[in-house]
Amino acid sequence: MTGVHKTALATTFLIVVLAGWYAAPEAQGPPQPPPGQQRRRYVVEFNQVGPGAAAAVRTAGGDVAHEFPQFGMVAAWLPEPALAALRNNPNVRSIEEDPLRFPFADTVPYGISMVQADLVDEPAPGEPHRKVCIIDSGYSLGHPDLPGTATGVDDVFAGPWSQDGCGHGTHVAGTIAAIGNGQGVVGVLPDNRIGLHIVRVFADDCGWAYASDLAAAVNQCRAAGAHVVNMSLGGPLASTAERNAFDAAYTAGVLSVAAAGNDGNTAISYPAGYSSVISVAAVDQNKAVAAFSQKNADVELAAPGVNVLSTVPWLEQNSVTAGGVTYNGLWIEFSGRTVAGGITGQLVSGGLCNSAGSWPGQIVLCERGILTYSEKVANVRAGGGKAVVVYNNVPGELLGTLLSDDPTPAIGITQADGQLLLKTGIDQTVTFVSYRDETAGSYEAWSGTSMATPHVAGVAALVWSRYPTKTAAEIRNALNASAEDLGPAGKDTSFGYGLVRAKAALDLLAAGGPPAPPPPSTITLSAVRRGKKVDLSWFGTPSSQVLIRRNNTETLTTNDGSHTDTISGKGTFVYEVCETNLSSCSNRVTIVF
Ligand SMILES: [Ca+2]
Ligand SMILES: [Ca+2]
Repeated sequence: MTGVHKTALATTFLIVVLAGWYAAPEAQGPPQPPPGQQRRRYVVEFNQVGPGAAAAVRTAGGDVAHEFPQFGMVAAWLPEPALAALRNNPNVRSIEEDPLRFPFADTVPYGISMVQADLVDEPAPGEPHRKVCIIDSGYSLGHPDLPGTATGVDDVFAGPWSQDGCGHGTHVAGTIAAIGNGQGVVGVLPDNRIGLHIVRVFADDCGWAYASDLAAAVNQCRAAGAHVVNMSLGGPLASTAERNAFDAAYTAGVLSVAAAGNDGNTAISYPAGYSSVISVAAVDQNKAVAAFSQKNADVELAAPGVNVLSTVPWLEQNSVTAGGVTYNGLWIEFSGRTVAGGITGQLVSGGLCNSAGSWPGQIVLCERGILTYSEKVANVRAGGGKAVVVYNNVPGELLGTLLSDDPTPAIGITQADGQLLLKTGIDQTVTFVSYRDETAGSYEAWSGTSMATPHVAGVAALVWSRYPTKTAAEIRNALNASAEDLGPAGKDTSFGYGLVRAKAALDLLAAGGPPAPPPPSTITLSAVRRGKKVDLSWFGTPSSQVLIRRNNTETLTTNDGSHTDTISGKGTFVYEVCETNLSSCSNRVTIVF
């Protein structure tokens, strides 16, 4: 196995939020009626056509907005007494609330604002952009919200670049380049002029690729004239061939960006770990580092990576709607599907669904536990139920799978949603949807350092497109120097230099750019075991203090060139001596007790 490693996709799938491109942006909420029009508006239908209808509404105390005498209908704002009076009027056939309609618009995902992409213009039409290469699982060419001008390279093993079975590469691409077209979302570069080159390395299962696949891929990016390379991927072992390829690309002027990894520990991932590649950590909507984001001295920049809304190749909706409230859930794998609009039926509680009840044509709510999902679904089917909603018995999403195919549609929802449905939805007629269209591109919110990485790659391309004469290293320095410092002051292992910011980087470049970075110190460490102690000595930095790191612990000490560490117990201890801002560290010395 030496020299071979699986490159696991750095993905954490957490939650699926947006089921259609018409969803209103949650942060802003739906537009409100103008002031003075806060009363509810209704459409009143009378038994007879003619002008008497509007007069009757006014008499009742209504404020008429539109008259449709040919239909016997009136649209009007109705205070409560007017509504009650008209409900008792024998000439009124029906009263329906007048539902709101909104202009279709792009949802701006929170991450796009957080990295200041919405504060910065792309170069004017006719001025070239930097080109971004995405090494991933392919690209949903034809998605209505992604550039149709992308180019790419097929992979004989993984598949065509213009298809994406697992959606990972398409999600990444949307964060970089989703179009400002009045629908769906926008990416960091929404003008539909950014050049994308897609190199496919993952098959439809989003499984793994070899490090040498990435070495070949970055060379394909270079051949296509790419300036920025996005790699939302990584693995724990370094590779000489891979390092050489990325170092050579950086020397040739290509800026590579990779995910720090989703294991939540301090291990370094590769290719993020090479000095020629920017390593990206994930933060959430509140700029807190994500629990899954790997934390180490190699982390260079942070970007939004929790619940990132972006493009996916398919449309998937799993929900139950009761009393006007929609509870989104997850498909229970190998269960049946509904038609696009879903099915309706009376919601009943089946308890644990540990035996078949009498549920003819009903939609059965089952609590998770004791039986397998397969047994619960089979019990509902045997009882005549037409769909199953399983709610979790612990907090969090319910991600279930059946042991074999069952034609009965089944979805899983959270414990909180299940308990709410038990209280408020039982015996109501509800709408149940478990629908998937493989070819209708839509939008989902995903989490992972995979989702943070394209924010940095996109900002790099945006800033660089405005300053195309800068080198890759100058752009990298500008991004680092203009990042919003988060967490402990200065560079740290959770956020690196901090949150990437497009406008701050451009402002810095407009002001002449960041000062040249100080030459890296070259600290040389030696360490010798002496009984239960380790004598450390080092040289090579003029700083007043240094940070001594032993595995995951850090000790701040005066830079007097020596330190004695006392060890209790056995183990393997890796030492290094770093600048206090972690800008550089010594060689590592391993002592085994
Ligand atoms: Ca859009
Ligand atoms: Ca910091």
